[in-house]
Amino acid sequence: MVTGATSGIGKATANKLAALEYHLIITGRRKERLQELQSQLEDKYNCKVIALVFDIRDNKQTEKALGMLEDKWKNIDILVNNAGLAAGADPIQEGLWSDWEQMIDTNVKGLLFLSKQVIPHMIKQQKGHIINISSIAGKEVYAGGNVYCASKHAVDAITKGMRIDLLKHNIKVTSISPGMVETEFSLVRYHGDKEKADKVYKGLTPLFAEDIADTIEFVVTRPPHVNINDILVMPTAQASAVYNHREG
Ligand code: NDP
Ligand code: 8X3
Repeated sequence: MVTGATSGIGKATANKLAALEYHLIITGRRKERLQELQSQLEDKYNCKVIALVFDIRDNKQTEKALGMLEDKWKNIDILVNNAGLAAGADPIQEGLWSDWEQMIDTNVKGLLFLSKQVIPHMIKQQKGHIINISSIAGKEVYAGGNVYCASKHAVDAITKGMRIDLLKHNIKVTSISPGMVETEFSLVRYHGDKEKADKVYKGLTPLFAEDIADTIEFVVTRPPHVNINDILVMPTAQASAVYNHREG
């Protein structure tokens, strides 16, 4: 299962896993995009794909969508908790409550509630792999990052907690923390302001969604006795959340 597969990292990951012949459950709010991806993947690869349309902030929608799955589909082998966003980059004194709620409800509460639905089936199977997409913003805090950074620090803590609690059930838990990846992320963060979004990647080569999908491929293809706990992946032109090298 890959959450947030209508765009960016989630979409690239769905493509990568389909190429590895995993059957897939892809999720997101944008139905048309999900259905298009579903048919593309089924046409191109030897896999069956189920598209679940729901808002991960709404526990009832999440529960209903997962409840509709046939029993065999409920036994999810790999859960990629990817759906997430940054909303705004304002200093804390100017931040919008609606942005903060959206980030906390999606990145933290959404991830938790969805995982809570999937984990009991992994425990029943005594195997599974949860991959949480965190961020450099889960390791460092930068100006204007405040609540987004807090939400990704929470993802880091939840990942560590999951790993400890699920240890006796043979469930792998991995955190992948990317630096700048050129996706719809900045367009969403700046509420659709393309000029501001494009500026984020100006003068440097960022990561692309496929780079993170490649990392996920590496992580899921390790032998059963190996778990990758934590990977931080940065563009070569980015040394930390704040140090970038830009040309021109
Ligand atoms: P995109 O905006 O391209 O993709 C975000 C995905 O999340 C979309 O598929 C979107 O689907 C889904 N999503 C967002 N809100 C909801 C919601 N309420 N319910 C269901 N799905 C939702 O960004 P990225 O691919 O870059 O982001 C993916 C993850 O990677 C996020 O967790 C982000 O924080 C993280 N990340 C991104 C980095 C970057 O620089 N791009 C760096 C580090 C981490 P839809 O809108 O259809 O619902
Ligand atoms: C996205 C990375 O540093 O742009 O998670 O917030 S950053």
